[in-house]
Order: sequence, then structure tokens, then C-alpha cells
Amino acid sequence: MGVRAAIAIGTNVGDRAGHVRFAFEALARLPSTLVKGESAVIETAPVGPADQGAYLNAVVLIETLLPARELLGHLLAIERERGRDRSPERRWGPRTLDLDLLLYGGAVIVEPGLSVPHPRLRERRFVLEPLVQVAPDMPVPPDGATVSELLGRLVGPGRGGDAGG
Ligand code: A4P
Ligand code: MG
Repeated sequence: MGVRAAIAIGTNVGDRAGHVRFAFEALARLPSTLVKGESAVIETAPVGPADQGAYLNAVVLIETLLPARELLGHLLAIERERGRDRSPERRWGPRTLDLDLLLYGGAVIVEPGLSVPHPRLRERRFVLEPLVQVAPDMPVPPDGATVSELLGRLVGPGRGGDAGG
């Protein structure tokens, strides 16, 4: 019995539908991992700098025996396989394929290079809307509010910034 983990997919450059398909397929091939749910793919207005194209977003729910660090390593490798080069990117700027580890069971992880739950999860509609399709009742640390409760509380499209509230 593995850990339930949720992964967000985002893309707004190039063959967006192809990037999403690639991500679904790559996640399905992860070692020691089963895909438990795939959300619909939604088109969303960019949060952050406005001078970038619309995104496709989706969420995949998995059950995995991989430790969180190892799972993150696989996500970064999948991004690289799809030709992502981080160097020219601006924060919250356009990207070919962005894979974020949203939730890893009930774990709270704060380490260099890995923060779980994803720090901006609660304030982003483009994450919560697909996430609620695959894991509505999953509790989100630290308070254990469920995904559907968090979505119900959200006002507006969310934002790119770090500011809480
Ligand atoms: N990292 C730490 N925690 C995690 C985690 N839980 N999951 C580290 C994934 N990575 C994590 O990633 C930089 C580093 O974060 C990784 O190497 C990993 O060690 P990144 O993706 O380059 O940067 P970031 O911190 O995720 O910031 P980024 O990507 O600039 O911003 P976001 O927050 O990912 O937002 N609008 C819409 N509509 N849809 C979108 O998908 N995405 C963004 C990017 C902006 N606006 C958007 C969308
Ligand atoms: Mg990211």
C-alpha cells in the first residue's frame, strides 16, 4: 500500500496538448507507482505576468512507493525530457512543461528544493479545480481542510504570488 500523491501539470508554450499527453504517459510509467485518477484538461488564463499565453492544466492522482524526493527527481526528469530549460524562464513566466508535487499523503516537507504541500496550492484555482476532480476528500496539511473545502473558500482566479491570506 503506497502513499497517495497529487501532481499538477501545467504548460503554455508550444504543443500544449502534446506536452500534457506526454506527462500523463510518463507518470503512468513511473516505477512502483499506480495512476489512480486523471482530471480533465482545462484551459486557464495565466496567473502572474499577463504577457503570456493561456495554460493547459491538469492533475494526476497516484499511489506510489517512491519516497517524495525520488518522486520529485522523476518529475524534474520528465520536464527535462520534454525539452524544458529553466535558465531563460522568469518566475511565473511561460513554460513548456511544469510538474509540481502538490500533495504527498499527509506529509509536510520543508527542505531545500522541496516544499509539500505545494506552497501556492491553496490560492490557485487552476490547481484546485482539477485536483477536486481526482481527490475531493483528500485532507491538505497542516490543518487538514479537504480539497473541496479549499476550493469552496477560494475567491477569484487565485494569484501567482507568495503572499498568504
Ligand atoms: N520545488 C519545491 N517544492 C516543489 C514541489 N512541491 N513540486 C522546487 C515541484 N517542485 C518543487 O521549480 C523550481 C524548483 O522548485 C524545482 O526545481 C524544485 O526543486 P519551478 O517549477 O521552476 O519553479 P516554481 O517554484 O514551481 O515556481 P514557478 O514554476 O515559476 O511558478 P509556479 O508556482 O510553478 O507557477 N497560470 C496558470 N493559469 N496555470 C499555470 O500552470 N503556472 C505558473 C508557474 C504561473 N502561472 C500559471 C501557471
Ligand atoms: Mg514548478
